[in-house]
Amino acid sequence: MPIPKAELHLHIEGTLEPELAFALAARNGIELPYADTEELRKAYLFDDLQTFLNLYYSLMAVLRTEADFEELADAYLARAAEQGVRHAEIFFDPQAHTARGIPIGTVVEGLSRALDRSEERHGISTRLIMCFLRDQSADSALETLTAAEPHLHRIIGIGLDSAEVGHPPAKFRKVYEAAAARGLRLVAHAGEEGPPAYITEALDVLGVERIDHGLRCMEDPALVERLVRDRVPLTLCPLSNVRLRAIDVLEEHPLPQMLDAGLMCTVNSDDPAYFGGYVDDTFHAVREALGLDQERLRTLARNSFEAAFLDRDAADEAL
Ligand code: ES4
Ligand code: ZN
Repeated sequence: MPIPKAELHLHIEGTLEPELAFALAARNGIELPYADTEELRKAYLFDDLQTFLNLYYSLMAVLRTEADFEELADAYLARAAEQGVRHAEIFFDPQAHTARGIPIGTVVEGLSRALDRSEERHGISTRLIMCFLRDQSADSALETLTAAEPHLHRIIGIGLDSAEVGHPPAKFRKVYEAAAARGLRLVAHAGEEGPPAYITEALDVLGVERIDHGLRCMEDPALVERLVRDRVPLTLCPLSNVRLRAIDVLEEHPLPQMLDAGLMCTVNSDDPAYFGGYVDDTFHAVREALGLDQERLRTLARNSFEAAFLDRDAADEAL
């Protein structure tokens, strides 16, 4: 039995498996520029964030209706249940859809159809986190928050993703202030490809409660000390780091040193259809490659519930 865990860093669009991409393309009368799923799998041989993102955004063309988003989320939740996931905080990228003429309501309501049935069908409680694309303008992020207004009862928080370098957190100060004023929880990707200073900025300028990735904090001992002291959760994605070449091989992932340093680490799958594994696959991979013992795997699982946007009683119950 896989260890019970919460998944806190998961882009729902990154769970689009080639088989579902082709099925949705057929249903929506869309021609994909790949002969079959085999050929599409071969396109998954990127080795940096931008090349991955280009494919990730282009494949989203197959997602058009509420039913498409529902099917995507339900397929993820079914797989997550097999991987021991009991609670999932799921990112989505509204701007990647509204830019293609898909209203934000279609995305949120479609995903919510699957999320609303998740406890009963899959035994997984869920939350939805809306991410802004940091390589788009700050005004576009503000417009997206406004467009999301009728759906905010379905959204627990906001995040920041996409191409990191050159798009520091401070660019989004206004939209984070506006989201905080609406009672939304705050997270941001930082220190994936970007420098440790982006992590500090996400904490100081945006006021985030968790850092997504945060891998590069290890380059700044004073920052590590702060993250340890304040128990700031880091949602690490080791398979993503290898596939996007943040590190060369999994055996060199700093997760053991990060745990030794006392950092509040969690392990997550990021974009599992693209990065070669769902979250329990990731637990297995780090156990094998890094020699983590059962005690450390339990710590990672416990951290995932502690770092979740669950109240204390729900987190204790899940454990
Ligand atoms: C992402 Cl791995 C990663 N980094 C930044 N943005 C993303 N969106 C989807 N996956
Ligand atoms: Zn991510």
